[in-house]
Amino acid sequence: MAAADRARLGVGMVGYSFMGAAHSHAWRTAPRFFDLPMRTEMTAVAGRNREKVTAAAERLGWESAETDWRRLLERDDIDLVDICTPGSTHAEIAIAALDAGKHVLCEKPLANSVAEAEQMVAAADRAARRGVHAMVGFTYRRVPAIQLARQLVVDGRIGEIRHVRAQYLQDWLSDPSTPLNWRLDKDKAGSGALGDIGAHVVDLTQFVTGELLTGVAGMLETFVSERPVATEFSGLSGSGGAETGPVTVDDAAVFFGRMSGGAMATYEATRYAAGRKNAIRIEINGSAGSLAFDFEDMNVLHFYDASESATTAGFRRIVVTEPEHRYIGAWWPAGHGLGYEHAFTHQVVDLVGALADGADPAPSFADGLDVQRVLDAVERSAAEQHRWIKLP
Ligand code: SOE
Repeated sequence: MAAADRARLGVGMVGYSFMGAAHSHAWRTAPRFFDLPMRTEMTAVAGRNREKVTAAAERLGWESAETDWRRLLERDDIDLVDICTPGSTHAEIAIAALDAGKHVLCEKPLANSVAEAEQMVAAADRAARRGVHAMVGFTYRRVPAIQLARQLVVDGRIGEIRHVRAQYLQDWLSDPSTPLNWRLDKDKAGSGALGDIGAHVVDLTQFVTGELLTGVAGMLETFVSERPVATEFSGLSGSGGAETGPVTVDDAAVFFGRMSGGAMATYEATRYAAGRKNAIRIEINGSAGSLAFDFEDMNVLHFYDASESATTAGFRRIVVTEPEHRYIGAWWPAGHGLGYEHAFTHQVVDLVGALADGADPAPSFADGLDVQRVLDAVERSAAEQHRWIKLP
């Protein structure tokens, strides 16, 4: 589309560390590889420390820097606020931004509690009536192999779903000297592995199956309850000194549930799976076949078609890098593969596409609330001797 025919979309981002860098990369890259229907501009980044936010703006490609996120709401050249800060700040920023008429992209999990998430959904509903839209950043939906998995389910290729098996395995905390950081602080993060990575597999399984969890029971564990206070921390690693402090969140979560179509579902989320770096493993078994995915081999989807002759039937390893696969046509020749950052770029592409159409982007804040209710139910179940908790 010709530049002059496209409406401008000024973006203001809050936060600039790991997630902020991933989102910045996406805002920079999306218009270079995809024919976006709006002219996106990286207008401003906000953070509390002037020196650091100015350096981040320079490094990540933002035109200006602000030391208070509220300034993004006052600026006429900003149309969308992208929230990349810890969960404790999501509700306040998102509600204020939507009420100020700015579209919102908010990192996951949507909030730190169901009550906050409900207020965010109410704000998103109010805003939608004025043509202002909100989306939550469950980025892994935008991995091409996950899109193919969803399509195969929609096309009935695995039939009626009976089992959903999901794991999100990392190991960055298995060393007890890894220092405290905001992800281990309940006041900031809301919960630990459960909300940080368990939320992703809850969303992914609900997205791929097109079903919701109707009830769950589970348990949580904190293996290391005291850690060094960080003297420096970046990404998921850092160092600390002799001073220690408490870990106030779960290190690992295990739970099971029932999907709305009747399938049995099991989940595991941990930061202690030594050797597993970012293994999002999902297997779905249906009456007509199965699907299996592992993010550590993210360009591949395994598909078993039960209608094939028993003599040759077997899991087929589909390399999801053909131009026919979702998003791939904009990238490299077949077989050249994508990485972690591409899902963030696809998130921008889908968000901008929806905004240009005046449509509500997915996943919506309501989808984020569905996940939040599952997280809350798992916490309650764990606190109440693994009691079965029904979901609305
Ligand atoms: C840390 O566990 C983390 O950065 C998550 O917060 C992200 O959502 C996930 O994409 C990678 O791991």
